[in-house]
Amino acid sequence: MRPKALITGITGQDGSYLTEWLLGRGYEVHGVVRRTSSLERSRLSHLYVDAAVYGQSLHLHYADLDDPTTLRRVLLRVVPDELYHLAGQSHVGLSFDIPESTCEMTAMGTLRLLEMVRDLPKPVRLFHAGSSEMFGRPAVSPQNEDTPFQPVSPYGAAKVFATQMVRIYREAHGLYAVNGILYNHESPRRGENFVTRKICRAAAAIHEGRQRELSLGDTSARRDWGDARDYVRGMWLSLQQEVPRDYIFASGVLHSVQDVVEIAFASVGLKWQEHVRQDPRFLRPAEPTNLVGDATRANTLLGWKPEIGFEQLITEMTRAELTQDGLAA
Ligand code: G4F
Repeated sequence: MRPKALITGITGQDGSYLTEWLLGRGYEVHGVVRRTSSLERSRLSHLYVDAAVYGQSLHLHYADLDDPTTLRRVLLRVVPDELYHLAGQSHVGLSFDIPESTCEMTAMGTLRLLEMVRDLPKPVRLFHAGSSEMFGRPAVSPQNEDTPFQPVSPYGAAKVFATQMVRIYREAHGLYAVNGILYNHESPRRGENFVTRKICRAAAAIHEGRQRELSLGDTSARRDWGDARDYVRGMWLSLQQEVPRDYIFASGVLHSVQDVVEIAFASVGLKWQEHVRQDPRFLRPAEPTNLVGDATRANTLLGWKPEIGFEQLITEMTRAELTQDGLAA
């Protein structure tokens, strides 16, 4: 029998790479998709149109985190061995504007899912995508799995609630449940309103004469950026262990937004000084500081380490935006 995985957030960056990773390992993959008026499935379209894959080893089901009946129905129908919970409103800046729906989906949505998993007739291994944003302004750097959370955004606070609930259900109810504490991870499939993709898209568009300038918020902000393809490998590895634990997934290296700008613009032969300007609209009410991860546990217990470096990632992301090369993601 093929192992079965169910993914919430399958249409996102991580969900699409995880789907490819699991299909490549012989899994039957099921995904939860929201029924909305726009069909946002572009990251899965290459699989969706493949008759040997879609309907055979890949299946999509309509359900919603804020509609528990639909989600329970999918869980009971699929009866997965592994459940990857990746769905949620994932834009930190936006969470200041829509805090209630962010918490409803990210915090309460995860609790609802845990309650359903607890009631399932067959045990399922659950992976929950936590975030470095939970550390906010941490007292120590780098952070590990024992570093206290001090979120500074509604998104970070919602993730803390969800992550702590996963820990509680693991300890109190004996669920096999794992939190991955994921630092920023990017790829050509990153959403367009995250800073790396925004910069890489702009650099390529300016190079091709489709755009003139790029407006950014705080370019001195620093993050620990890795490649999403490395991080989904970590998600899968974390569910293959005998004992469920939480894991940090991080590169361990800090870079600034300015570093992203310089690499992206240089990779298409442009002087960033001629095109980049600051726009206060993109500044946030609060910024985390010193978010850099110590992935020693993942390295020691899972054999995980990132394979794709920062410069390679930003260069690939920029090249993928060059329509003239026919490489657009
Ligand atoms: O790319 P960002 O929007 O990512 P952020 O806020 O760090 O959150 C991402 O990573 C978290 C950790 O893994 C995830 F939990 C979360 O879901 C998401 O995936 O912003 C990165 C930095 C920030 O400091 C932001 O203020 O870039 C700064 N920035 C400067 N100008 C900008 C901009 N960010 C955006 N999105 N747009 C700008 O124009």
